[in-house]
Amino acid sequence: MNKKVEKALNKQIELELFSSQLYLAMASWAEKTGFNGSANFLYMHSDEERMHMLKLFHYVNDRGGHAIVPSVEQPNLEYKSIHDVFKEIFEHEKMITAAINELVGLCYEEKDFTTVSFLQWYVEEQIEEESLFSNILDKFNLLGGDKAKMYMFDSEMEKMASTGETPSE
Ligand code: OFO
Repeated sequence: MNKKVEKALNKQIELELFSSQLYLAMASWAEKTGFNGSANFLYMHSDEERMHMLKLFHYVNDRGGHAIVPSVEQPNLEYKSIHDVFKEIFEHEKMITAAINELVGLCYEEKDFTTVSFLQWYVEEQIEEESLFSNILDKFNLLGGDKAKMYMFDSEMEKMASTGETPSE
C-alpha cells in the first residue's frame, strides 16, 4: 500500500485509540461522581471508538500494510463538571472530523481511491457523531444546571445508553 497513506492511516489508528481512552477516562470520572447514566453511555462509546480503531487496523493489514499499536497517551482524568465533559467531547469530535477530512484529501492526492471509498464510512460517522453530541449539549442547555435537572440529564443519558443510541447503529 502507498506508504504515505499507510502512515496517515496509522496516525488515525492512534487518534481512534486515544478517543477510546478519553471516553474511558470520562466514564470513570462520571461513575465516581455519581453520574451513572452518563458513565454507562461513555463506557459504551469508548468501546465504539475501539471498534473504529480496529476497523482501520484490519484495513491496513488487509491491504498489505502494517497496522501499528500506538503507545498510550494518558487522557485528562479530572473534569470540572458533566457539562465540561460533553463540551470537551464535542470539541474532540470536531478535531477528529478535521483529521478524517485531511486523510481523505491525502488519499485523493495520492490517487488511492480504494482508501477514499473505505474512509467514506468515517466521513458519515463523523456527521452522526457531531450531531449526536451537539444534541446532547442542547439537551443539557434546555435542562439547565441545578441538581434536579442534572439528575434528569443523567437519566436521559442512561436511556440513550440502554437503547444503544450511538451513531454507528
Ligand atoms: Fe468519535 O468517532 Fe471515532 O474517533
